[in-house]
Amino acid sequence: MTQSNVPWWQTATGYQIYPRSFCDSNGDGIGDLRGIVSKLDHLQDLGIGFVWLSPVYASPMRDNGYDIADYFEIAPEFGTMADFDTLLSEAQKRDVRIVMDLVVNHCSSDHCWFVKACQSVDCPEHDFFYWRQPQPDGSPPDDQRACFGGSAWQWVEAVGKYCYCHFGPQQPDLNWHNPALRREIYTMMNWWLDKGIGGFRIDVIELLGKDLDGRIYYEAPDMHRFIQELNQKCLAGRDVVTVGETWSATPDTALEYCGRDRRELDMVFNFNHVQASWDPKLGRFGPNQFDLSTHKMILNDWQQALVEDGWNSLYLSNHDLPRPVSHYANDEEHRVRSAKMLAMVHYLMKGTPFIFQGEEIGMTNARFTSLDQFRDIETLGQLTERLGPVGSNRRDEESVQKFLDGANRHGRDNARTPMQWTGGFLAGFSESASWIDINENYKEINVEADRASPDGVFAFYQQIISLRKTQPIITQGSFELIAPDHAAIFAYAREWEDQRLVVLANFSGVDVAPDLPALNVAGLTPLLATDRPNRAGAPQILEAYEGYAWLIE
Ligand code: ISL
Ligand code: CA
Repeated sequence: MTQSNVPWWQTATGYQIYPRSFCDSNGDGIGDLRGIVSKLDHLQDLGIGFVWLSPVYASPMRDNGYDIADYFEIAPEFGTMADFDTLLSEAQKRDVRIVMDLVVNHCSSDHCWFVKACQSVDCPEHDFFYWRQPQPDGSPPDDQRACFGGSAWQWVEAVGKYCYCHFGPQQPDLNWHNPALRREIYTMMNWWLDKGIGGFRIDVIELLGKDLDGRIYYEAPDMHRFIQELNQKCLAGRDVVTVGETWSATPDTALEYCGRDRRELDMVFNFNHVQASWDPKLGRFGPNQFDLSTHKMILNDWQQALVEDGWNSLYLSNHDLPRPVSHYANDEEHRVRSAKMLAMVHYLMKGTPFIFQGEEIGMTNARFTSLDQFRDIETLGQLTERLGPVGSNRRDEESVQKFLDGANRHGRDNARTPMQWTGGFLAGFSESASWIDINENYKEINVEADRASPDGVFAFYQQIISLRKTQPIITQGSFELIAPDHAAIFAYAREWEDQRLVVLANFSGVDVAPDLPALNVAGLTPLLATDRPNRAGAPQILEAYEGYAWLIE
């Protein structure tokens, strides 16, 4: 295959915008659609092909828009539908498509469906949700916990039953087994697609069609049937991209979602490499630091699994995860080099990269010093579960410090601090106090400063994004891990026609002499380097977090 007959989303690079924290146009401290429009040139300069827009629909924002109250309206703090249409057309002018976030596993308890469902058990909307009788002693039907703390079963007095809420108490799950509900969702999706959006990122797709009585929450037997129906009713025949978020997918099951005969999705976001540094007991990031060998093995498994069919999504972070330089490498002395090296290693693999806002300038974790700086429903839920409510005697200095350390390492607010545009007032994000604190390092780390440097992170991302469009070996070549057991080096080769691309990176903070046979080559063409781009020959020593890639033709 040449570059011209592959789908546009295979050579394009995606960019995730978390609207609340991207750019505030009207000085209320909250990023908005007009703010995004004002920064489209930044995205065009970067070279991206599409934006994944985190939810901008009407919402009470208990989970920052992942709790939708009206799928056909824009949240007033983000603007109006006219602003959205402006965003769409201004983006189109710059060859940038807008991919919407589709959150249909659950909605907000403020959605009229849920309001009606609580008012009458006879209305059609009642069955859009999952209701169960209490146990004889009044307790919930089972002991399932909600992601954001407490029981997953919320008592609804007006109905006299429990309602299932997988995430937060005000995010009731939608009953995908109800055909009328599915029809409503398809109508809504088609309405957005008819506007000319570029596709959907689908939130927690693995939870659709869950079997509550069998206690099968993820990838329940009906899930694929529903995704196929969704495809047939909304996607078939349209030139759009879809990517489903699924923490459950593995290399063994990936093709069930994105194999070409399945007619389901184009890609999934998998979290195998993210979960590798999770603590299995906690079910979230634990004290265990990132392990390079595991990381390489997991990414290799995904590359191999989708070598002939299906397609990988490639990402380093998103609005739920820590900042990559802080999590995987070094966010101090070697920050710039780390940012480049991570992008080089991950985005020269086979797949479509998704860059999370701020990553292109190497933004770092938040490092909050006080509990009241946190905003995320998940972090606040964990805080209450572990240290009790405000005023609890469990909130002693030591416990609070331990909580702060953990949240600063793995909490979702790390990625949600405002975009750092300039070193000036409020980092150029807003004209008044932002909804969440700005990272104190904005004077040093900001778009203006980074873009002013030819050696900056932004310039490096531009190179990668451009190479992905011009070098078919990056989008089409085979993948072979080199020295899988090396504790500090991440190296791989790609092959396509007569070309060979080698990527070599040092994931450690000290110099490393890789000493690999693959490096004894002559006649190489340097392709990309975090430092010293003109070095002759394959590097015999890599400095801390250094990366180097070359072509042999
Ligand atoms: O973020 C997580 C771990 O820190 C996950 O448990 C997260 O809740 C999961 O990835 C699902 O994420 C998606 O759905 C959530 C929403 O809060 C996330 O922001 C979204 O990406 C509920 O809609
Ligand atoms: Ca605003």
